[in-house]
Amino acid sequence: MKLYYADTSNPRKACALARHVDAPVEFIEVDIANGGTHLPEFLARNPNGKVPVLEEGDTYLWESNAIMCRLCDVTGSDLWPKDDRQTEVLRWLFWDAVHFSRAGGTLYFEHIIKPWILKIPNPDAKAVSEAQDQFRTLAAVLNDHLEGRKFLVADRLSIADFAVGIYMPYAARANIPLNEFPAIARWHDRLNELPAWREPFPVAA
Ligand SMILES: N[C@@H](CCC(=O)N[C@@H](CS)C(=O)NCC(=O)O)C(=O)O
Repeated sequence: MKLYYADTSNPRKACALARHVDAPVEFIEVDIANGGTHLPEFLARNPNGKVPVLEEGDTYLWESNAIMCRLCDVTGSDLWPKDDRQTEVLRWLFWDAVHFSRAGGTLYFEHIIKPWILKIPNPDAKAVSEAQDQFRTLAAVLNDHLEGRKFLVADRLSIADFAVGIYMPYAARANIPLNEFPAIARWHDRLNELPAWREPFPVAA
């Protein structure tokens, strides 16, 4: 299996999960800053022109959440549970994809991707302010849920934690007001105890 990735947020989920469950993947870095995801050979793997992509023989799976599920299935990990927890995990994956990560993703884009890839030094102040408001509204829901809990679902680590937590490692650089939400901050400290979460990407030899 080959996992195509870049040192960015969505691939980070797949890479962290792959390392955490010790999946037998070969990590292949794609140069997204120089158009690597828009080359014909990459578009043949993912017509959306985005990483991550998981290649198994002549099958290509894209979408980071689906890749996390597949890597759990391949390795027999119950971080993608098959019991009653599964619906709960799905609830958080959908909530994250449609709501929470859009707020975090905008702040990540404005502060990190724009200067790095688009070479635009200054963030759009209106977009930042709106995304921070949106983040605060959604983070209040998450913070309440995490009060008194160790992890999002059934107090056990699952792919929901890897998905919903994905912008937290970038909080300081992306001006994400994480420090206003103590239960989220404690939960993220707990994720940071996992070596694979702290260091998801292969280290260059
Ligand atoms: N919903 C997708 C989003 C993937 C995505 O946006 N990937 C970004 C990096 S974080 C990318 O490849 N961007 C390159 C481009 O758009 O050219 C997922 O979760 O896998």
